[in-house]
Amino acid sequence: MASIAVCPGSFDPITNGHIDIIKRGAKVFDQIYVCVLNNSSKKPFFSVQERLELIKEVTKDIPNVTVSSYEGLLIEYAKSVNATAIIRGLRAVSDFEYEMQITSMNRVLSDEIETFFVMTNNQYSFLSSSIVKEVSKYDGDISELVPPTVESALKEKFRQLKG
Ligand code: COD
Repeated sequence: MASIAVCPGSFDPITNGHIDIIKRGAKVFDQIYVCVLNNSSKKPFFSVQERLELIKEVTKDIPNVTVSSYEGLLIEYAKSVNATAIIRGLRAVSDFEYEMQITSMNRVLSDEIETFFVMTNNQYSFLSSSIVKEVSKYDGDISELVPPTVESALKEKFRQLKG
């Protein structure tokens, strides 16, 4: 039986930190479903469609990755693709409390699906979508933090917003 995992997130936008987690997951599982979901505590910057396009573009060379979005509970999405695992990244102790909370909640919703944590690569331990947006907003250099497609999309978005 194929091993299937979901790599869920807001991906607003996808960064090199996310991509590192996805690639490492793709080495361990037969199939990875990268899924854009809604995090109710975050206000989206890119639309779901824009985020999907960026993720598809930057993961197109990883053969066992499928990209989609879902409006609803992560656990329901995971069941719908027959996943038995969820992969999450951990950057610092500060991530732990939040991750423990959602992992515990997800386990209450289904004890069939296990969450696995991948420690961030040291070079990305400080990296988040929010930091990337902040630096890009003020024209800082983010070329080491996101793929060129994402860098261009951010520049274009801020250009539109500044009118
Ligand atoms: N290095 C390593 N990992 C990283 C890095 C980095 N530099 N940056 C981010 N990550 C990891 C994060 O730790 C996370 O595991 C993943 O990448 C995605 O991160 P984000 O920030 O894009 O995504 P989140 O944390 O906002 O995603 C939250 C969800 C959208 C998955 C969550 O809110 C959700 O499941 N929503 C659907 C409703 C639901 O089912 N809720 C859960 C029940 S409580």
